Amino acid sequence: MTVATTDASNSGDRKVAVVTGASSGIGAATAKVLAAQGYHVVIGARRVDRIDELAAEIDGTAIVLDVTDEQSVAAFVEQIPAVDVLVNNAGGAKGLATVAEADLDDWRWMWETNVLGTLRITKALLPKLIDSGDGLIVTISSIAAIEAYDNGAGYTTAKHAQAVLHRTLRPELLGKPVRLTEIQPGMVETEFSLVRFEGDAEKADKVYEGLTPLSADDVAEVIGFVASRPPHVNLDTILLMPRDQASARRNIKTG
Ligand code: 8X3
Repeated sequence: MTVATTDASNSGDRKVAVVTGASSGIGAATAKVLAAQGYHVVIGARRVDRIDELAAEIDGTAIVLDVTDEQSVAAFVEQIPAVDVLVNNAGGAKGLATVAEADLDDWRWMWETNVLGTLRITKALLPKLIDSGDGLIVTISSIAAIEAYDNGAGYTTAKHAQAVLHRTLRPELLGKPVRLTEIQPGMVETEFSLVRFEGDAEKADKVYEGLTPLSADDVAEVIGFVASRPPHVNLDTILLMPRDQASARRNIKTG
């Protein structure tokens, strides 16, 4: 189903950027930055009402997208005739539990959204990215893609897997006109923790209390910088954390 304010096939002479999971947080902020750089941004997300509003604001196109659903991805891609930039942002965490107490449904959700979701949309758009003659794939992994932490294995394993999928494309696409950038954010105040704690705002707020986290805009600005490099420059991996954080396990609160 299309809920487009403008049509994806009607981008004029603007380059096209697709951002997944763009209804809030890093995805929404990235859509705004890329639109300000002159891209026609196709924003995909499950929450139709939110993306419709954002599309109108940035003169982009909103198309409903569930990256865990093969048919939804196929219908989404069908409506996009050409694409220059893909930002794989859809994903997230559910729960914080030891391996001993792992919730299989939470793990399934995390692997479906972060790993298979990235695979589905990347695979489907890859021919169009190559055809663009100057494609760019930005995958938002996480500091959890390079570090494991207690109670986080469902998420850290999914982020490691998503990142390895992304990194494998780099040599596989050598010789093709597609750049690949992995963005590894640390603590960013978005709905991330709210989703992880199933809507428990008090718990979510505690994560960022007593330190200054990154904002979604901080991360989006970096993605804007990546997208505005000339075609021969490939920024491979960018790890960004607030000054108050030293690693996934250490910040000014943990000491
Ligand atoms: C989010 C960062 O440290 O909560 O990707 O895993 S962390």
